[in-house]
Amino acid sequence: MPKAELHLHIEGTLEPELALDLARRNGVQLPWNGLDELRAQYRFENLQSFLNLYYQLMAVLRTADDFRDLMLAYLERAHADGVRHAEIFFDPQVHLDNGLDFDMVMAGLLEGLAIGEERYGISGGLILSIVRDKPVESARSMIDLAEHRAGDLIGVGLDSAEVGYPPSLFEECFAHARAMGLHCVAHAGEEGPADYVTQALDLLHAERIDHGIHAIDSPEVTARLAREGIALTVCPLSNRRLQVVDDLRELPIRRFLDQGVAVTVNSDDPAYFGGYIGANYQALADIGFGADELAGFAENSIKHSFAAEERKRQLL
Ligand code: ES4
Ligand code: ZN
Repeated sequence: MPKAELHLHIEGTLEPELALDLARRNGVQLPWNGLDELRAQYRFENLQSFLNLYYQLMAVLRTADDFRDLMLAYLERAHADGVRHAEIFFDPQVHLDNGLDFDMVMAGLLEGLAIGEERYGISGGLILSIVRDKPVESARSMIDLAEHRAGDLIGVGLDSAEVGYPPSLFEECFAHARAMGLHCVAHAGEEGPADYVTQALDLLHAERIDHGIHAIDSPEVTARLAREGIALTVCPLSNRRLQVVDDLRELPIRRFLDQGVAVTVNSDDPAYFGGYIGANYQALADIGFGADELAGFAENSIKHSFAAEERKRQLL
């Protein structure tokens, strides 16, 4: 089944083995001794407890080669799962705070993407993601830095700790990114309320909503998503591991479908949540979604991607 991955954080594909290899290669000290001790950290109560580990491990990424290798390892797995197009988040503010150069990070990721396109035929690109629990000024200066690379980016996104960091904080940043010609998406309604989904649409002009699970709490917001053709990039294994739901059967996917909301299936941070995109589709098959429904999610992923129309026709 040809599919697109629309919600994937490249730093969330950093497998613990690779993290330890890179720590050694780069002389970065981590607080854990060996793989078993590191692996014991992968139990999460909520989004924040995951983010703590995710940001800590990002410190091992130091060189353009690291970013290239990370990208290639992801694309190899994505190819095995039938991904033909991938729109990939990265968190420049964290790398800048770690002392890295913006263009160096971009160069490594783009080299990986170019090799992946040649090797696996996967199209796609990068989405600059704003880390919403850092100061707004940090987001502003990151976007300024990105301006001269707008042609090498497909969009801007909004991620990290959601509650207490509403989309409204980033209205200006998104306006600037839009003026740079970037597509706009935002994480909303993962742990935050349906009103954050409304803010993402009204103030950030988001073209897709990442997660969006809590939109279901508002009939008005759900109806609006359907009416305006705004797709949700749902990440089932992420939602379970971060305890957004206790059981995958509690995900409101079927209710979204019944109300005409376009759902896509994605992996978010597969190295942390127990599986890549194929495992996320499989998890939905395991709770009773049929082959035709899964094919519908895959079709939605291509339709709601930012690929050129000609590429979409090729993939559909
Ligand atoms: C994230 Cl699962 C999730 N939610 C919000 N921000 C993120 N960044 C990386 N993974
Ligand atoms: Zn995410």
